[in-house]
Amino acid sequence: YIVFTDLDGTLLDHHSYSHAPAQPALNLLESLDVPVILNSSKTLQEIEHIASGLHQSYPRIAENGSLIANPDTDTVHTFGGDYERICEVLEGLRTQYGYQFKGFHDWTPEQLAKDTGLPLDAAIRAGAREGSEPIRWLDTDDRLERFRENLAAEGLTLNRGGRYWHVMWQADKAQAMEYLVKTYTVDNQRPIVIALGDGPNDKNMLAAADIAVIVYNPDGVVIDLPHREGQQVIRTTLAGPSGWNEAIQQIINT
Ligand code: 2M8
Ligand code: MG
Repeated sequence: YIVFTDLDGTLLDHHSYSHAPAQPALNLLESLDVPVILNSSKTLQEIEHIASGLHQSYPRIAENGSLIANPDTDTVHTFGGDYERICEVLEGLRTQYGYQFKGFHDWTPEQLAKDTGLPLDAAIRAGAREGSEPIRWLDTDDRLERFRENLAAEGLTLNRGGRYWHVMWQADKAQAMEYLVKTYTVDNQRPIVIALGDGPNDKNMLAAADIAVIVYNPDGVVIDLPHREGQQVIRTTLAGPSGWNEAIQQIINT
């Protein structure tokens, strides 16, 4: 097996950011040497901080599939283009069409802390973007569709996050997962892929897994996966890390 997991609302509780209820399942996976790959919209700095709390050093996927970092080799693989170019395009569109939005690059660390509700040190990690820019849209809904087309003309995509829209290149959590599964495929033996997620931006990753675990999200929308022959889909009854624990124990012990 190999496990790919979303963080907020999946491995981490939405409110406390704790993974504690998933600890028994994490221990079980560790005893079986099953890699657990964190796959999130967060930055590498944020994920590294979380990974150090989990005492694990597997590769990790950041910014919705835009980057993969491998702590063992100290390398970062990037899908798409760079962050500075994203900000340049955003500035250009703002000047040309007068779009109303605020991006993380518009804010000082203090303003970022205020808007996200994160403590200053965590806000600084969230602001260390390398491949995607979260923006707060302050304009109308129909102008958002025009904005999306303007971005597409520059090779950029717009993806719904929790609170923000994420402007990024052609990357996604599923593509980055597939890239890593290949590196874990030895002698044509592809590991069984377990993916866990709770939100719309996890859908592609869940659809591509052998075992998809849809973690119950009391505040979120219901994720429906198209039926695929041979794929096992598990919906947890518990939310966040408790659901994570429930599903992994069930998979490993059957
Ligand atoms: C951003 O992501 C969240 C979750 O999807 C959102 O869009 O609401 C991310 O950029 C992340 O790096 C950051 O920690 C979070 C802070 O609320 O916002
Ligand atoms: Mg989530």
